[in-house]
Amino acid sequence: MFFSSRFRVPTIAIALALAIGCSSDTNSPNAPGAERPPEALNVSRLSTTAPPLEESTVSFWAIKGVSTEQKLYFLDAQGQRGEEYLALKLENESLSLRPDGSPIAEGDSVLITITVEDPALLLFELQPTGLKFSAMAPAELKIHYAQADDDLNEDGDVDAEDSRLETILGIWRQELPGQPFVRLGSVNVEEAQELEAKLLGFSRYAIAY
Ligand SMILES: [Ca+2]
Ligand SMILES: [Ca+2]
Repeated sequence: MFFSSRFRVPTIAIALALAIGCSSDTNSPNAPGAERPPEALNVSRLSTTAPPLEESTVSFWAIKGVSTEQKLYFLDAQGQRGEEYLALKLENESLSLRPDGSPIAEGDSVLITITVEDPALLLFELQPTGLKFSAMAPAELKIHYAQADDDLNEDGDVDAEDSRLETILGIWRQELPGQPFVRLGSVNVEEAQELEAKLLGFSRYAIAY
């Protein structure tokens, strides 16, 4: 059986993990660093009752030496700016290397674009692809999934299995189209239904399991 072999973990490994109080098994398919081909990644979908997006794309000039934060929002019932959907925050010194590998000098600016490619999916394209951030001052990405479909496994009902899947939702990064997605170390603030991760570069990020 595919699943039994995939998920079989030696008893000794479990015992060790428990002994050292380790809650994240690095061999887990949802541990930070795990890779998944795009077709095998379960990208969260917005609920069919989610409000429309205010904008599906936003562009801004980021300047090295100046911190900045840009957001995407839903509309509220009156058609005005409503709930926050995504926030990208850059520290003063986050900008590090251009896509061609050249360093970004103090005062230099870079045009950054955040795009929702498919309004049904929690999948975001952040351009320019290949832009790199400083490991000392990574960019921060926050995505709210309160408007995601609660039927995470798409089996037609919302039950305990979906609640379990919510606990393993994370932010996954795809550096280039067609490449596998890689799970980032992310923090899930379940009460606020938001996920946060530090970014070292662009381009595509999804909420998924
Ligand atoms: Ca379900
Ligand atoms: Ca079910």
